[in-house]
Amino acid sequence: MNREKQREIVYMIQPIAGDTEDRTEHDEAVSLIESADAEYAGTICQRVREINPSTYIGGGKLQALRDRLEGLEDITVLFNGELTPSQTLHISAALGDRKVIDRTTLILDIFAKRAKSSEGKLQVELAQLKHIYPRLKGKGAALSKLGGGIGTRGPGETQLETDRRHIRLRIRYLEEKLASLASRRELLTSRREKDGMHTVSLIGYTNTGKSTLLNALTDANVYAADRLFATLDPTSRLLTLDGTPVILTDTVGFLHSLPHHLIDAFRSTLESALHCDLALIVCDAAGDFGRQLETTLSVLRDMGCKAPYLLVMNKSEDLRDTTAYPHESIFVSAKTGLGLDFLKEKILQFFRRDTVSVQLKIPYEKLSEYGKLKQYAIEKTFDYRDDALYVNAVIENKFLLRFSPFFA
Ligand SMILES: Nc1nc2c(ncn2[C@@H]2O[C@H](COP(=O)(O)OP(=O)(O)OP(=O)(O)O)[C@@H](O)[C@H]2O)c(=O)[nH]1
Ligand SMILES: [Mg+2]
Repeated sequence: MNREKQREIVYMIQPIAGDTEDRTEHDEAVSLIESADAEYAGTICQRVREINPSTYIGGGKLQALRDRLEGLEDITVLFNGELTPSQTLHISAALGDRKVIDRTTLILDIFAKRAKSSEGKLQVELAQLKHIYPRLKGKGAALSKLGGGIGTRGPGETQLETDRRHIRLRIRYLEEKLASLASRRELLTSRREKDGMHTVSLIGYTNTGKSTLLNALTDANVYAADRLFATLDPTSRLLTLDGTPVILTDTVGFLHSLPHHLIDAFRSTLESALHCDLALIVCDAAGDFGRQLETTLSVLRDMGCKAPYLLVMNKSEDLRDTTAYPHESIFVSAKTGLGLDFLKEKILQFFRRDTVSVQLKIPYEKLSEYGKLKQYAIEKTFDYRDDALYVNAVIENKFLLRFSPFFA
């Protein structure tokens, strides 16, 4: 029998803080619900002038929602914002003991589904445990009432039933384990730096097409999909631009008002991606690129990333008018290939800005000595003459001195 697993149905409470309603925040939450493989059922909006410390929104509205959901079993209520543990429980009680989740729980659920690498899984588990820990205070019963679905899945699943002491120990274990993985990665990064490898990272809002760009530029075969947080674990591929090797890294995307402790959970992997020579900040030219750019730049600022960047406006295959965009924008389409050659040229120009062209003369008996230096040069032409091998090469200024024995 091939019975399809029933999808979780989610109804949303959208608090509205200011005078104007922010549709984007709401629509993004709908995409988040769909990205968690759940079904969106509807929304109740509530203007919040004063936060009710116990239930965040007023009791009248909760009663209205309770009435609206009357008779509908198994509907999860998403509060599109952050709730304290006791607010979650009070709202749940006011709705007749319905399952209530907040935005962080929903995002963590998507992360749990997406994490593929062992480090990614550990990071998600740590974030889940840290989120769940304060919610466990004497509320074992309330948690077990949650049943299955969003907020109970993922690497941390088996931990949810264990006691607080157990969780504390697990949190400490995960923190130590992740710290050791991070230090190993630092070692790799510094080795790469010594090797003089150029690094470029695709950074930007979720669903802007970073993974599709990585695929288009390098023939990689990474997962790209029309959903939020399709990528969680960073992936690197080699891109060769006119003989210059560049390591291109794709990583997790950002989201407006992503809770800080979620960014913290991925800080170390993000940092290694942000620790690049050049960032490509990818925006969706057909979407709200201003908001995407602002969010991305603010995360980069918070993380102390000072890497120079190129601004890439992806999905611009149907763009007619470019006047509304920042003047330095590079318009591309990962889907049709539009502008990709120009983008490559821009990346190359960036790395070539500190280079010189030289002619090298390598006596044949010194070929193996030269062999150790080759990786720092981009060799253009070879001329095997009687006295020596002559090479025309492009070399970065910082490596130039190493080649002095071979200057022709
Ligand atoms: N029209 C159009 N769609 C694109 C283009 N590039 C990517 N897409 C689509 O946009 C969606 C998201 O693409 P991804 O590459 O997964 O986006 P991402 O930035 O890696 O997203 P996250 O991993 O979630 O942060 C997919 O459905 C792609 O097919 C493009 O140039 N034009
Ligand atoms: Mg991606």
